[in-house]
Amino acid sequence: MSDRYLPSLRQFLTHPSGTEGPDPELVFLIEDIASACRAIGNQVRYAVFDGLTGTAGEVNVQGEAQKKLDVAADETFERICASSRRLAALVSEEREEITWLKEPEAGDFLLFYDPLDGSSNLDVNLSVGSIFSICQVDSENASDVLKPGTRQICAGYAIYGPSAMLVLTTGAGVNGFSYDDRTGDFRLTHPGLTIPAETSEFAINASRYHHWDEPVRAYVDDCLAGRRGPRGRDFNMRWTASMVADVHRILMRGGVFLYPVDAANRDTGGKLRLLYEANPMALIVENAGGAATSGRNRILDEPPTSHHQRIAVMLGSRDEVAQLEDYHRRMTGN
Ligand code: AHM
Ligand code: MG
Repeated sequence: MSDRYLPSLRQFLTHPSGTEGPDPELVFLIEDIASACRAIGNQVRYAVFDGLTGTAGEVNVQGEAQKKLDVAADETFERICASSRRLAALVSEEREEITWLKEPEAGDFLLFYDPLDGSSNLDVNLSVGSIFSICQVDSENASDVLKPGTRQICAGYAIYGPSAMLVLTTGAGVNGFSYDDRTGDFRLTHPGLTIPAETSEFAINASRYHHWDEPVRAYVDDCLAGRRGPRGRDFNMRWTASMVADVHRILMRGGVFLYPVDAANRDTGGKLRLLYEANPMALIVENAGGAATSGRNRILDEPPTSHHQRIAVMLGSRDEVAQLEDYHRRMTGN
């Protein structure tokens, strides 16, 4: 066995590289989230033995059939994180309403999460994950959870794949921790993740081609035209239908991910949710040197108007995201 020193999540969080010590309450909350993710990873792995496969028979606020594991993962987040002394509220994809845990006080935490993202992949045993983000309450009794992404103090995701990983940013840089079930720890195996500025790989659900707006269609057409087309090089394409898996691949080797607003989802504002999918992934990607846009605006600057709001998402390698913004500028005039 390798004796490579790989700090645990606790060791990493309590020994920051900066001079200022970490807020212990924030460390406890991040550790609780990591515990929830570890438990959810086990629920996913043992679902077939524990009667946790299939649908729960309910339709969630998004109008989607909830899986038993969606419900179990949501309950696991609450069960493990709710006792955190300074956690004021939970905002979950699986709950119509905000769950208030205490009277909000200035500096208290707000936890936004998608407990099990990509759950359509559960039946086919592909990677799924959990996405989360933490913001802070502004002032006494402030019950406003509609914070722009720039206000996030921490964002991350767990991926339940061939190995379980937690990828985290608390402001400076992005770090990846792999779960070691021999010790029960997440350990720092992927420090300082960065996304290359250039890429020749894109990810989009191409079955929606006929719904796309002109800028997205032109961008994909030009990528597909390869070295003889306007982009002058061949592109590769990947789509897992699991945002966590697609973003994880981009953190590992670059690429761009697109889930645009199109003719079929315009009424709802797109597919992906701003507060607990787009914002956390945008912060992770930016802190790894990438970029995240709605096509017109930086996602992190987008002012939320409701807690289940949806938004167009294009993120990943910086130069390619700039290309996408350019296609939008040229073809829509704004
Ligand atoms: P979910 O939160 O209900 O799982 O939906 C989000 C998922 C993303 O993980 C993924 O990128 C997208 O939906 C896949 O959509 P599609 O089914 O159009 O491929
Ligand atoms: Mg989701």
